[in-house]
Amino acid sequence: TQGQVITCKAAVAWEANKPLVIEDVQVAPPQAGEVRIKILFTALCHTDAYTWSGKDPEGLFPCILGHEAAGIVESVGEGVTEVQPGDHVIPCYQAECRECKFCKSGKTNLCGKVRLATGVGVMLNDRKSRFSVNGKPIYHFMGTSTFSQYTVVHDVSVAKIHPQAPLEKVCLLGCGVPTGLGAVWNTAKVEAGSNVAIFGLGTVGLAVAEGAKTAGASRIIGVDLDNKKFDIAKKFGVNEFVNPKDHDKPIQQVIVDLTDGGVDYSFECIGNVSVMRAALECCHKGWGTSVIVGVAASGQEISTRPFQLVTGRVWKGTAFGGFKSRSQVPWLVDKYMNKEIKVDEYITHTMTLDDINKAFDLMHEGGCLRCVLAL
Ligand code: NAD
Ligand code: AHE
Ligand code: ZN
Repeated sequence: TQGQVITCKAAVAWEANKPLVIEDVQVAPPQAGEVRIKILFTALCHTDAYTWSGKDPEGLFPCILGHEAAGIVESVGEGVTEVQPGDHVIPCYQAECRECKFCKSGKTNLCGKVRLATGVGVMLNDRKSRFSVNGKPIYHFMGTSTFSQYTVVHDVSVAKIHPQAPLEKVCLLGCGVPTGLGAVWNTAKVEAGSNVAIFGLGTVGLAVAEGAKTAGASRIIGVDLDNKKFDIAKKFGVNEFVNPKDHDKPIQQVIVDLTDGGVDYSFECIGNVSVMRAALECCHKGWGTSVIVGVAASGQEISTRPFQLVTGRVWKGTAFGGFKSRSQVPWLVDKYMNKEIKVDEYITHTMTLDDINKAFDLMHEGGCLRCVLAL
């Protein structure tokens, strides 16, 4: 198949909010600096649903969504040296070129090399898509487009992982789990003995809990509107649960009262701007730090009284938990294989690509953490 167009199945989002359609898609060969990957397993993340909803300012249609996956390199374009056909890989929506101003700064995991192209659904080389259906181009998504049996990505967006790692599990290390762990370890740098509040106990919030537990946090307070989340959250380290529906006071006040003035760290893992405000305001005066992890819709803005920051609270955000993707995803895979971090526990459902719309329904009903699709 090397150098040839591959026709395979992919779930195409033709329009915002319209059911995805399994199509025969043509996938062009990788050009210079590109890698074609046979995707074997992909999970669904809330961000896929967000872009599909039409609320993402970068959402373009028709497109192939998906960004939490694992597969095997099928072929590589000219000049690609770090991976070869047969390598087991995880596509990374946050690239790592190691050469740009961002990569060299030592201050961020964001990479500038391909971000402008991936933000408009094309490849950097020729500013075109490698996907088409009957000659009609289909946009890429997040530089990954994993809801397809084959995808083409930039070489700076491919993490080569341990060949024995179970791809049906480690696909989760492409987004949600690292995001939560890294929000705690890299962005907040939670210290032992800290009090932590987590808003939203989906996969990302639960991974925050796991990260906080391994960092030695004392109180790990989970906040969710769904009481069912508490039982599962205990397994990830949440040791107190608050449902805002059980209180008349604003949730930030409830947490301040519970914690003698507020928590040391809070994490918003929902994407709701009023919860982001509550998460900041439940932090302790003088030092409490709140990390925004959730992605909010186009047009949404955060607000608080500046006095909250003047008096020492800190507002931060994180993308992919601050992990340098190509360098650290393989390390996370090894940690999973050494049983140092959980992955299997987040997988509540498995299906095939044909059932992708059902998998999204499940996510919207709140009935699942991660659903892994076999392609
Ligand atoms: P999810 O839908 O599985 O989890 C969200 C949880 O929030 C659910 O348990 C839900 O019951 C709860 N919730 C909803 N509204 C609430 C409210 N008002 N108060 C309390 N709880 C509430 O989502 P997920 O896949 O875990 O992703 C969480 C968020 O993180 C999404 O916005 C996603 O787009 C974002 N995300 C960001 C990054 C990043 O790099 N920054 C990476 C992955 C995901
Ligand atoms: N296009 C969106 C941006 C969404 C966003 O912030 N994405 C996160 C990853 S979410 C993964 O589930 C991220 O990494 N952002 C940094 C980046 O470079 O995109 C919007 O709202 O504009
Ligand atoms: Zn994601």
